[in-house]
Amino acid sequence: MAHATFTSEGQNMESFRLLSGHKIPAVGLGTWRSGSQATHAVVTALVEGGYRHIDTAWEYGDQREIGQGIKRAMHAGLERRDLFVTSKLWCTELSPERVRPGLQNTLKELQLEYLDLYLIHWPFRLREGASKPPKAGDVLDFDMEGVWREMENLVKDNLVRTIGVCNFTVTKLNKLLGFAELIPSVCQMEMHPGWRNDTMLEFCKKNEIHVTAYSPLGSQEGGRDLIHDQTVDRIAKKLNKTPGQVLVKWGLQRGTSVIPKSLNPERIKENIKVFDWVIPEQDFQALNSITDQKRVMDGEDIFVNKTEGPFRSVADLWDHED
Ligand code: NDP
Ligand code: 1BO
Repeated sequence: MAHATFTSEGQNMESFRLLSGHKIPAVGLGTWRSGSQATHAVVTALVEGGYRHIDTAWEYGDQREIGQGIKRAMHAGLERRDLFVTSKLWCTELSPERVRPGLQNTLKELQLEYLDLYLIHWPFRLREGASKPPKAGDVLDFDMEGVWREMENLVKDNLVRTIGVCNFTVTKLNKLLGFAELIPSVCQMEMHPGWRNDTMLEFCKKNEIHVTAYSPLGSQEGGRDLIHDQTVDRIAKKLNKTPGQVLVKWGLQRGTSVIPKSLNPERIKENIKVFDWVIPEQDFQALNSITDQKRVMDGEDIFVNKTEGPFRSVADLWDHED
């Protein structure tokens, strides 16, 4: 359920209430592949765009730049308590003894005392220095229960407000729910009209796990060009909105928070102007009917070794659920 929480530049900013009791702003800034331009993007988003949610990860290599952006936004008058900062535990840190040091390194890079949301980035453990694609021995056993206990301890120690996962399947979430003392409040998954992933969305809703939709515009180089999709373009023209806005709004109307990435100041500001209009039902259903459903982020190049395993195919990674 979305709630209007505060106003920025005359527009309502909605948020979703999480199982943890905290609220996640409905639109956040994605920062993957933002590199040295991340600082400027974060300042534009927070100070000019009215964003309050920034999504990053250790693996993106941009946490220092993001920390600088947050600092500048706070000098401009924003308070830490008004911001929602998400980061993710990378696959090389996916063993119980590496969870806390992983978080501490992230906090240090971001120059923050706590995170609002910490996510397991992928449910596969990698050896330090693993190749792409992985060689034999690069993908290691993942002690999900041990790692989750340590994630829970980060909440108990007030280093993290809310914990969650990314790139899970129903099978893996069921396993986690079997031993979790703190239920994951958020599951971050690829979702856009070219990969609706209704199965995961329904499973999460049934279990009151909030979904954040990543790659909402179809992602970047090598992704799916939804911006120029005929249906998206037709609806955008009809509603007098941009294709980017239609794609973000589609995610919100499905009950997910959405984290579009942009380095372009105009597009950053455009992507969050989505709170005072709706996609009519007929157009929403047309977006729900786009064919050729396919993941962009299938994980193949990072985790699949076709001859040595343990994951010999993309279907193995996703527990043969697609
Ligand atoms: P997005 O779907 O957000 O698309 C980003 C691309 O769209 C960029 O090339 C951007 O270019 C362009 N763009 C942005 N706004 C517009 C617009 N209004 N009109 C036209 N083009 C636009 O891709 P991402 O894959 O980056 O996903 C978003 C975020 O989700 C990531 O940055 C990351 O934070 C998170 N993520 C999480 C993953 C996980 O495993 N948990 C996996 C992948 C992503 P430009 O910058 O030039 O505007
Ligand atoms: C490998 C990282 C993908 C973006 O989250």
